[in-house]
Amino acid sequence: MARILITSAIPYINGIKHLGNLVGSQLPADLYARYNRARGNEVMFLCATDEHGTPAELAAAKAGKPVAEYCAEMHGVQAEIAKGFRLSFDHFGRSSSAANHKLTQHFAGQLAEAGLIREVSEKQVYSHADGRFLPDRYIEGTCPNCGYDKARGDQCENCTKQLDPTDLIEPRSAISGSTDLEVRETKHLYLRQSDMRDKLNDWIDSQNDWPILTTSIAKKWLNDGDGLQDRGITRDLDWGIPVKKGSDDWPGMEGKVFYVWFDAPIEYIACAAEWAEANGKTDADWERWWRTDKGADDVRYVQFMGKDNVPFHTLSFPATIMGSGEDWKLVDYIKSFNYLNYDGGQFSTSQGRGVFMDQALEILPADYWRWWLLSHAPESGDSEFTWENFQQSVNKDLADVLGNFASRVTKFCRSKFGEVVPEGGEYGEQELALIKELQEKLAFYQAHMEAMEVRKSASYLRAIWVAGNEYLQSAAPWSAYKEDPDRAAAIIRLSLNLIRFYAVLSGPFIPDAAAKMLEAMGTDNADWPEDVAEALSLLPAGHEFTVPDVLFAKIQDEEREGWQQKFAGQRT
Ligand code: B3M
Ligand code: ZN
Repeated sequence: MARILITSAIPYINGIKHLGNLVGSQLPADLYARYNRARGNEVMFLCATDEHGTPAELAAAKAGKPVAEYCAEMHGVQAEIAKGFRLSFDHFGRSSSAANHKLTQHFAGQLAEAGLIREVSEKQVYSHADGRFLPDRYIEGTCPNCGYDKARGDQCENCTKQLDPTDLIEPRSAISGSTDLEVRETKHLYLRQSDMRDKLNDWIDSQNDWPILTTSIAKKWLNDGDGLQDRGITRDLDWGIPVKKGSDDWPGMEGKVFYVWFDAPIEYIACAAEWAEANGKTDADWERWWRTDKGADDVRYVQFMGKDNVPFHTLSFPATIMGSGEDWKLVDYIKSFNYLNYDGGQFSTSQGRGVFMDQALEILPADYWRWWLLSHAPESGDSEFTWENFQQSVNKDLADVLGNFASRVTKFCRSKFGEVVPEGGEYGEQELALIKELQEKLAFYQAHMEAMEVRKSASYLRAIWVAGNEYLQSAAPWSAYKEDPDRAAAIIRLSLNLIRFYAVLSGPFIPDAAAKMLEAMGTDNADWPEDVAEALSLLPAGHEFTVPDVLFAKIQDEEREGWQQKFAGQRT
């Protein structure tokens, strides 16, 4: 039994995420977590809300609430929606937790001791119109690297370059649009990432199995010459983790907090501590996932994220971990994603464009979305959501192929043999051919799931469903029944077993339908099939089942058109 630690990029607290965010981290992470659990591996799947920084402060101000209260509320909202999508986190934590305060301050202390932090007196942008220092991402301007005119002060969304606000050409306040900005002197802490360049480079070079998307972004910033600059890790803000050196005060840093991108990845670790606390476990219980000197040396750690988060996970966070000089677990594999576009444009949180997670669940159950999103995951390039494509996939894959199979088989059996697995007849040539085909496809399905090739996994799962349908079509129990009821019984016995088999294999993609199929088959045996022949003989003659409700309803043209209209404008 392997031990797998899985983290998804932690979503910002300020609002509900859209489907593009979902498919770029949480959903594929959930797929991988469910798959590994189904294979009998020990899994720790962690996610949290990312609660610090100016976006949280501004969103709270807009909602007219104290920021702590706003974050607590929004955490609850996001947790509820995550449940709705069946995201099976072992814990959904908060970066504002006491555990993260402690760990973040601890890491800063360790880094300072290792000589990896320097104090810098720097000039920071103050906005007269807004009456405050402007944090990086609230300064907009033109990217010096690619010329994009809506680059933010922390990063250019267009070319992914990490920026400092003073790099921007023609800067303006993103809050008020004001260009009445003044640069003032203030003191900050910098992490000497540049000192660790060679170490990071060697480490990334040794990861020869990482996706090209991940390593190419990492290498780009390492080798660009100016790619690995030291990063400021503190900010002049009220809301955040107070700057301390371990549990000691940090002279000169009073009133400052750590930068949100410094404490957010540390929450991956703190989240495990929160999990332990919430479940009456000990420190040793979570440390065995995170400390290589305390049992985590045999853990495989996989991270999931959108491509814009890659630099922070391949460079900044590893620099924190390595620089600490302690035995923390480094990531083993980083699965990153391109962007999902929406109907000819981009999903956009700031512009309210696209379908947001809460809205999606108001229209259709989680499985419909999970299937479409995962089977169209933006892996090798950006992909696009269109309502036509969504309708087509749901109707074809889920309703016609999978749902229809379950319905035809169970209804036919009920009418001819009753609601029990029929006896009589034996598996013949056709069945053996199907078993052989399924055994092969199963091996590919597993290999792609293990490699986190999400689209390919979906297409093998679909092929496995299709194989059963084709078998049923050609074995035609409804004709066989007239001449040779025993033959029909054998076909149906195998087909009922196939429903259970499908339930188990499909669980990571469409957990609700999988549970319904198992329930209808009157079994809670969800053992992963090793030997297909064996798996298809598991439900014996005489075993009782029930006909399931419609697993997937087809999306009608009028519904699709209605949604198309409804989501054409902006979310308010
Ligand atoms: N909250 C950005 C995002 O949601 C950021 C990820 C943090 S991962 C440690 O895309
Ligand atoms: Zn750029």
